[in-house]
Amino acid sequence: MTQKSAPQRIRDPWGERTPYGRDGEWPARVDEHLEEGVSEGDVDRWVRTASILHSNGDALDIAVKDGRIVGVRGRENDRVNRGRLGPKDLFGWQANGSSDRLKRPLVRDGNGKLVETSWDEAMERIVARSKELLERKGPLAFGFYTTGQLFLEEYYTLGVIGKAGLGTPHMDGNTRLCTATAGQALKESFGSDGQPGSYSDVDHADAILLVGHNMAETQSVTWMHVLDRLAGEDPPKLVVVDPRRTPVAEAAAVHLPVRNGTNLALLNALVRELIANDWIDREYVEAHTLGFEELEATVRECTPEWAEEVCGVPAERVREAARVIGTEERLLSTVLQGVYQSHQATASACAVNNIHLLRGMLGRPGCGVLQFNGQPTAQNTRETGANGDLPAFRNWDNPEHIQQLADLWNVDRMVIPHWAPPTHAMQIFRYAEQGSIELLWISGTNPAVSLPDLSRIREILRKEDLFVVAQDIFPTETTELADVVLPAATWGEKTGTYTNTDRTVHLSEAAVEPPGEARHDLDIFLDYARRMDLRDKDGAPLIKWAHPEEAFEAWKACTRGRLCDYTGLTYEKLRGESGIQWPCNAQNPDGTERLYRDADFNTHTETCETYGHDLLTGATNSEKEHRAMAPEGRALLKAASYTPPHEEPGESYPLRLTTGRTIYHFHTRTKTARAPELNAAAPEAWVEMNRSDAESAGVGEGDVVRVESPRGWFEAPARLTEIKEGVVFAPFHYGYFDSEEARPGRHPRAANEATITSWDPVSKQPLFKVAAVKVTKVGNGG
Ligand SMILES: Nc1nc2c(c(=O)[nH]1)N[C@H]1C(S)=C(S)[C@@H](COP(=O)(O)OP(=O)(O)OC[C@H]3O[C@@H](n4cnc5c(=O)[nH]c(N)nc54)[C@H](O)[C@@H]3O)O[C@H]1N2
Ligand SMILES: Nc1nc2c(c(=O)[nH]1)N[C@H]1C(S)=C(S)[C@@H](COP(=O)(O)OP(=O)(O)OC[C@H]3O[C@@H](n4cnc5c(=O)[nH]c(N)nc54)[C@H](O)[C@@H]3O)O[C@H]1N2
Ligand SMILES: [Mo]
Repeated sequence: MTQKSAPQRIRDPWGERTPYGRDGEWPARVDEHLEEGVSEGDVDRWVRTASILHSNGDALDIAVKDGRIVGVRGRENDRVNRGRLGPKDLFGWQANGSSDRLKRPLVRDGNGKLVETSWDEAMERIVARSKELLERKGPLAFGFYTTGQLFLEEYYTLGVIGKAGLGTPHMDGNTRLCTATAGQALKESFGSDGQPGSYSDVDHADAILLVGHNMAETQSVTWMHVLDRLAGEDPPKLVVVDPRRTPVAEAAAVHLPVRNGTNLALLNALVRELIANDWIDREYVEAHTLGFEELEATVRECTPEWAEEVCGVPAERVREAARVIGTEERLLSTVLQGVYQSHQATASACAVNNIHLLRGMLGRPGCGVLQFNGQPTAQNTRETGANGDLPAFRNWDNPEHIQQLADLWNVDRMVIPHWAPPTHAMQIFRYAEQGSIELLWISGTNPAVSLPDLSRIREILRKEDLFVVAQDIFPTETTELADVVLPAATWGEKTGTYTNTDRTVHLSEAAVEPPGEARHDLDIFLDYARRMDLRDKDGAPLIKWAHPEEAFEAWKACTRGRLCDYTGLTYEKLRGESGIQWPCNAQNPDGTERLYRDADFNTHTETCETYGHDLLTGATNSEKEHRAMAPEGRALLKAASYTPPHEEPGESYPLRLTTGRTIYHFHTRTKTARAPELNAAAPEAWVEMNRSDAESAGVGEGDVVRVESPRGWFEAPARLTEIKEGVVFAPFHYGYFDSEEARPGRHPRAANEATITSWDPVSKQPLFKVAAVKVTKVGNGG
């Protein structure tokens, strides 16, 4: 089936059903959208890539005509999407050709105004500042804040520059805001980052548990996969945990509308029910896990009635959910921001891992856990160590791992920062605030909209003594506050690889030239390394590659023998088969569908990525403690008790704010606001409220409301929905750049004006999903 009527996919985002039954093969359906007036026959060539607007990894080809991108088509033979595309994939590429792309570097002139300049001048300003800082303060004056949207080769290069060149521990990605908890939960339970499951588990599952994951809007192609199972024989039962009645919740057999911030209470109650009803695989637990007794003791008192009290979900509904999760033959679970950005994030994500360990449901068809990613290349930020991890899932606390990197890069071990954990993003901003970091290099992220507590972030970025470099493709709220702006080339204009949520690696090739003088992110980092004259210990240039493919080969060497082994992959191979799952090496030349088939987890003290943490406090375990515990390949059932969120509603701020996404926009909308169909589908911010809360506040549908927390406020029209009583939801997509009227102080509409500076004690992921607010009406609906 081919679907070419793309415009209608705004109203009908998931398109036509292609039903299939359990254990069947998901039928192909090729989605395509070409610019008006262009037909397939007009296309000069099709260039291989994958989606860049979410982590699903949908494979697609870019249509090129006269050196321009004129459309996209899903790739039929790819395991991830079998040809399907979501609305952002179909329309988002138009942003590439937008006339307001950054085309020349910008620097501040004598009056503090951003003016165009040459690459030489811009880079020399950065290098002069860098050299002066190295001399005066050393590497701790440098901070790098990158993204989950560049390519693997770029992150690896940046990582080596930071760790082996400058020697700063202050490097993180916006992945800290995104999937730090996913990585952390995998490390805590299984010893290492790396997704156990596979999208093909959707083909086999009898039950699917979605916790804090609005898959229909955020991974729309995997949702099509689920919808096709729901429409076929032997459909799976869905259990959905979300305070809102999302499209996913509407399709659920059991919807659990929890109060935001209470996930762990609910999950502990579910685990209690599994144990109390003996719906667990005792043999598996005995042979392959540690920690059962403590887990059992922790959840013993967590009855469904207790959970009802805490979460606001009827006890009967909790029992019903536990029965589905506990008795269906094959369970697939997915977890996303409703957990990772909420209270007790890592503990809750681990609780979902626990359910699978208790039921012995890992490494078999239909029995996966997907600690979902969000951004298209977030997995690579984590793998390459551009995010506050060490490359290839190495342990910063293991001197042997540091030595391996020192040998690989030919540098002294002491250059590589490892005296403390790598600095997380929230701490990097704190150091910039306090003045110890004086150069902050931001690439591929827009913190002036996406970080919590925005008035504070603006203040930090504006500081006189902080030199801010912003590397982006458009002018943004962040580039406005930078000292140097570097215009980057993007997806479709550069070549590299990236890895999706289920470990599928795709190659994305350059289709067209970048606009103006915009340069590949890789070339910008390489240029910096060259100008800084970074060297190895024999005096040779530290970075020994000049092109993406060479960088990929260097990365492969770094992964040899690690869980994320890429050594069996080449660009050539990725040009053949579409989509290959790591580990891919001599033993698994075609890649690996599922991890832990033999229940041999990566928890050996010598190889594991972390010695673990206390999930309640975040206290770290030492090597000694880990050795004494001797997991030796067994997974860890990690337990924690529920505690109430730090900011609970009270008299002045009686409601709970949570935030999130719509299907039509990507983050701060730099791309999707420039795609006419997507922008028209959701042009303005809104605030979702329960009807009864709205009634008490005298708010009607469409009335403009102010949402205010102790930190700040924003305004938008109200939408009255079936969201849980006492909970308010706002999308975080809407900044100020495209609207003169919407400016901080005049008409703030960014949800992050009100969110809190606070993070999970283990993953350090900020809490975007829990804050106390009040809502007042400020204008009548139009
Ligand atoms: N259309 C679109 N797709 C995207 C993106 C995008 O911007 N737009 N971004 C991509 C990225 S980077 C990411 S990280 C993913 C995010 O994907 P998701 O996590 O699916 O998206 P969110 O809307 O942030 O949050 C999911 C749900 O969590 C619920 N929630 C809020 N608080 C709580 C809570 O305390 N407990 C529970 N159980 N649920 C809660 C919200 O109501 C929301 O429906 O999406 C990716 N895909
Ligand atoms: N309240 C609230 N806040 C949130 C969230 C939430 O749910 N609620 N979610 C959080 C999450 S999960 C995420 S992932 C973040 C996302 O937050 P951001 O990363 O700030 O969001 P984006 O708009 O994706 O910003 C990416 C920037 O990179 C630029 N860019 C795109 N492609 C390229 C490229 O190839 N090279 C370069 N150099 N630049 C490029 C874009 O123009 C854009 O300015 O927001 C977080 N903030
Ligand atoms: Mo994200």
